Amino acid sequence: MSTLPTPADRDATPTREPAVTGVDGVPPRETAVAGDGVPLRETAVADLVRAADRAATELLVPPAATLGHAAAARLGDVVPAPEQVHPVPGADHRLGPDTVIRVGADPAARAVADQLAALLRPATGYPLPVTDLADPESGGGITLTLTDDEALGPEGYRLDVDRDAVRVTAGAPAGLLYAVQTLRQLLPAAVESATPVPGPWILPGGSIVDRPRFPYRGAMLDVARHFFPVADVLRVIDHLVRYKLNHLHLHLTDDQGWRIAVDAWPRLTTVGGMGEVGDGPGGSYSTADYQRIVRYAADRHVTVVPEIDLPGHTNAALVAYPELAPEGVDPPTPYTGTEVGFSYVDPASERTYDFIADVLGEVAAHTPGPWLHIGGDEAFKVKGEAYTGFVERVQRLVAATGKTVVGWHQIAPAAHAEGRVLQWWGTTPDDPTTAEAVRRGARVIASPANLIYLDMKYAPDTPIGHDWAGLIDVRRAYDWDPGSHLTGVPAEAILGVEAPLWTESVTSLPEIEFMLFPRLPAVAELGWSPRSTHDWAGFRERLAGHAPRWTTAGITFHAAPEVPWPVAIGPGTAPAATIPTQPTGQAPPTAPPIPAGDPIPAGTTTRVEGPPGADGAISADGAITPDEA
Ligand code: TNX
Repeated sequence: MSTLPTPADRDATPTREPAVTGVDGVPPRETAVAGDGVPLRETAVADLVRAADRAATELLVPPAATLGHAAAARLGDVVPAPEQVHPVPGADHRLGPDTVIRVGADPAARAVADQLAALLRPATGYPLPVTDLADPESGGGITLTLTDDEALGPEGYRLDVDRDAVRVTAGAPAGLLYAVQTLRQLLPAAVESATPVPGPWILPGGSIVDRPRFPYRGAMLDVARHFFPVADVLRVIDHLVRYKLNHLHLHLTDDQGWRIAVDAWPRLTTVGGMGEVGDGPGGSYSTADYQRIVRYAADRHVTVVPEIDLPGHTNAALVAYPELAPEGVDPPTPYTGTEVGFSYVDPASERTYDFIADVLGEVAAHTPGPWLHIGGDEAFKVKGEAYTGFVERVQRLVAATGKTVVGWHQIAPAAHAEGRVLQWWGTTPDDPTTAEAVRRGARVIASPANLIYLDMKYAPDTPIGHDWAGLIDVRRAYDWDPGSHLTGVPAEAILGVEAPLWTESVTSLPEIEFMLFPRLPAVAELGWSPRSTHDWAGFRERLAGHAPRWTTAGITFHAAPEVPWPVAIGPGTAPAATIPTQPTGQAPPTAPPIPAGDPIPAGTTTRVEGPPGADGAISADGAITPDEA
């Protein structure tokens, strides 16, 4: 029996941090780090290495390729699917205690090499020193090289695996990082372990040439309806990186709370940051918190897109500064419900634009990425010319900060602004107003609510989430084409795809993960993989293999019934599992365990062991019931 972690536990307990990378960057070179974050002395490392290698060598008889969990993965077993995969039988590469990681002098490339070492050290127990490419002492191993080859683009990479070496090349450091994510998936799931486990650590031989279909691949986290501490946001960034997503949109302000400090308007957070949906305390990010998030993201080639939702969704700001409310409306009071569309800043008042200029100026100053998102949705009380005039003025304020404006597609009728991007969240692809804005020069981020809104329930009995845009199971999230979805909008106008997670009913990190996994990898494949690779049957098989990875990394997920999850997996890895949270509902009766390797039959429930605090019961429809505290 175990209990769910409380938010305070999460902040205090290192085991809830990302198991693999650790939250605050990578450990120093030449220093192995144990699962509890304590650096190991060199002698301890050497002992571990010897023990791990002895165990691996024993396991290598019979040959690894026939050894079940020890066999190399297939080279194409990657999510999102790579552009080109060329397996070479017999060219598998085995990592060992002597493996070195070699990289050139570019600091960003070196940072990726350090990240690779930090990913592999905990589970392998190998020292994996990061050394200079030119170092004649260290042949073989894993090399990371930046090339002038422009064909790979800013995010593409080439990976060549043979018996003697693993070679990664890319035109830019982001490509090296994506190659590292591919490498990670090609190793056994046990590589996600935070403590040393026996290998062997074998990479399948051959080559992969890979680059993304769309430049913008993202997810949104609503930190306004419920507030989430910095550590949770960093962990979400880790999840994005795993699947080669490169944008995190933070919905920072809404009726229930204002979550980002603005020096010129301090009551936005001291007053407007208190509270959230329900009776929780809320919270907000200080400038230092926000900088920590954007830096952590940038170190992983993720761009943060901050959203200040205007002119509606502004009740929290109005509670802090009632003078921004239009005259004649009721005095604003704190709001902890889930209705939308009732609040607005006064579009006719100059003070409103002074306020917005200050806010956007400060947020822009702390944001390294090129985007500022101004919301624009559901401003039901600001209509017609008052609305378009407001948006046009705010678009100019964004331009004055040097950033490019993004808004929900409701801003489409406003005049075009250089580079502007509409985030389309409609449910019917025929949207002439958006198509017209595209003809005037807008680009589009595709976020169709009925296909990839991560706050929608998977199934009628999903314990949290909405259903106003329908139920979204994994297949539905996967089986559509962002390039051709919108009528009258050509593929060239699609900047990419983003899956928003609204959090009216999402209250904790495990619940965030439950809604993200496994739909986030589906969205990632839509954003990254060429259309020619799109194939539900193949995707569900590849996805199924990720359950042991998530379990080992302590990631909560929904065991969607349309995916053939392994129920029991090989020795040395944790069982496929599950969500540690279910805010409501009765525990269904548990059935006897399912034989190893079989999918969960419809209508049954089986025991699962999850990450700490996550043991429970899971049924074929994916409903998961935690053990009682
Ligand atoms: C619509 S989508 C909203 C949000 C809600 C969401 C719930 C959009 C731009 N606005 O305010 O949280 O639905 O699914």
